[in-house]
Amino acid sequence: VIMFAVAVLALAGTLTAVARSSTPAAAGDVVALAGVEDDGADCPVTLPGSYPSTSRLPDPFTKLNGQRITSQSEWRCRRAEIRELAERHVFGDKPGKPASVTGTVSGSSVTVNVSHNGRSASFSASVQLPAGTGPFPAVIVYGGFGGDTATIRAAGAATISFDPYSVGREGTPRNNKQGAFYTLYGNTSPTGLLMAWAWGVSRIIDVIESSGGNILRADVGVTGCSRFGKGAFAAGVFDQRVALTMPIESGTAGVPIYRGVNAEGGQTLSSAYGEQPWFGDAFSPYTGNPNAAPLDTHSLVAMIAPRGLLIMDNPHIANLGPRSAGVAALGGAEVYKALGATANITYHSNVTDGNHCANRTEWRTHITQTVQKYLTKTGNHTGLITMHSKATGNLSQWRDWTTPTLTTGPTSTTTTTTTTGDTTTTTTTTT
Ligand code: MCU
Repeated sequence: VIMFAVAVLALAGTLTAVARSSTPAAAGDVVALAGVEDDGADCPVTLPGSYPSTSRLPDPFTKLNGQRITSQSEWRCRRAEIRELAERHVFGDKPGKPASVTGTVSGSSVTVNVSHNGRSASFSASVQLPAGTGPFPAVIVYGGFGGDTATIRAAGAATISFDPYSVGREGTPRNNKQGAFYTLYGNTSPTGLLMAWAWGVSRIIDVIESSGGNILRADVGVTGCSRFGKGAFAAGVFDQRVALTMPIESGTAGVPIYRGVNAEGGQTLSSAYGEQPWFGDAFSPYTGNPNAAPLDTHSLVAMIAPRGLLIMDNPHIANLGPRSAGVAALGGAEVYKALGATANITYHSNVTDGNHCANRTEWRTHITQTVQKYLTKTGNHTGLITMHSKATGNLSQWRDWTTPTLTTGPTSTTTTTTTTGDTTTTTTTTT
């Protein structure tokens, strides 16, 4: 069941309730972006009090009520369940757009001013324009390293150098987190740095969207390497306006499945949890017991579907958990497949240079083509999963579910109207 339009009418006095309306992609138009940060915000999600422990990857197609989805249109609200699990148990909450987001976009910088509940903060990021005439799409590049920014610009997109630490600093204890996010939401917020950074990316997109589109347009990608690969991955997972997500060598707390990294010899979950407050505080019970986690990262990959995803990985460093990253990609790719969007996911670890965050020639064509497919919209790319023989993930060892053939398109529509006080809510439901 998918609710695709919610209209709230105030009969008297002021509008007392507002729900986001969203329009599903037309049948077959699976590349279309939701156009909003979270198109499942109206989906009803009730989390159970406990979850079964399992050494396999939880089935992304089975809803919290135990039923499997059967249509593509049901994915939107199933995705909302996964999002809630991910916020509650892994990353911490990502608050919606603050009451006020203002800022400017120029050819050299984006400034962001946010305020909410009487607290204000600002941050900015520098812009590097490509050759040619704008407005340009843009790739938000986390941090000062990783990501082949020259290739991105040569492909026709601007790059925005985002300093994640301005939004969520490293090196702070969990009970005294710092940066613009924590200025607004409190230094004891249980939300981890990866989500705080993702929130920062969303606010940059807000400013680009409202800037009038003369210099940059809101066709946005994200990238970063290593800890910033973890960050770029989370940014794409939690904002459906991100058209292209390009995590590089993200390691634990990024793409690799939680159930696999410890055993593979990657950075352990407890090491990553303790190194920096990247994970949310709520992940603590799972670091030594990932089988108890109600979701795994294949479902985060799936949350990006059907949008463009280019996962770049390094098979030569065991600490990065490359086999577990490959399994996450394969598992998430099953959701891309069920949505008819297999061409939009790429996992590539077939590289020779073993240096962490090296600038690799093997990835250049994929970066160019994905930027041109999803951002400049001038080219094409066909996704592929290609893993180095040193670190080949095997999905069949990790799943006990099959991939359904989902029906396309809605079959029936019902409209219900309820009145509470002075507010009438009309809900159109499509099954
Ligand atoms: C792979 O990302 C991290 C890793 O999780 C950390 O343990 C290590 O200290 O730093 C890596 C990184 O960000 O390298 C640049």
